Amino acid sequence: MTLPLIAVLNGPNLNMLGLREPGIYGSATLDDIEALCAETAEELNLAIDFRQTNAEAELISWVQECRGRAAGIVINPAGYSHTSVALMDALSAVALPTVEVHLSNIHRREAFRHHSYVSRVASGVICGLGPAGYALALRAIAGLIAADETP
Ligand code: CA2
Repeated sequence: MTLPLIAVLNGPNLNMLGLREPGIYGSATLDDIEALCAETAEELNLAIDFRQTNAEAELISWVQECRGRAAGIVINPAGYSHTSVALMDALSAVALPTVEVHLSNIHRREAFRHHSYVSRVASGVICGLGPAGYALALRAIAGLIAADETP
């Protein structure tokens, strides 16, 4: 049986995790987060496609490619959360269960991080829980798929 595929998409600078600014983002690397997602997905009987890009156009293309291929999206859009109407439009167009994740609590940080265009089209948002937020997002997506609900 083919497992439902969840795209786990990561935006700009997340490749720097664990290498700089551990005070804000912790010491885990993106590879550590991928391993956590793989472990969680196995438990939930999901397949994942885990990716990171620094380019807005590539992130948008990956979202578009989810149409007809993925059952859901977990996305940390990083800086594009706060700037990208185009990414919001792409997520709206694919209309899949989508959970937005941020490692840090963006509401405790600078005012420009308090607004996310992506949140407007996400099924749900998790922030401030570090890498565990990705595992929680996968659990939430599994629940949404099982209930066949896309709020
Ligand atoms: O908290 C999050 O997950 C963010 O999405 C991370 C973004 C930031 O722009 C968002 O406001 C919140 C930053 C990506 C990671 O940037 C790094 C920069 C230096 C060292 C390590 C990571």
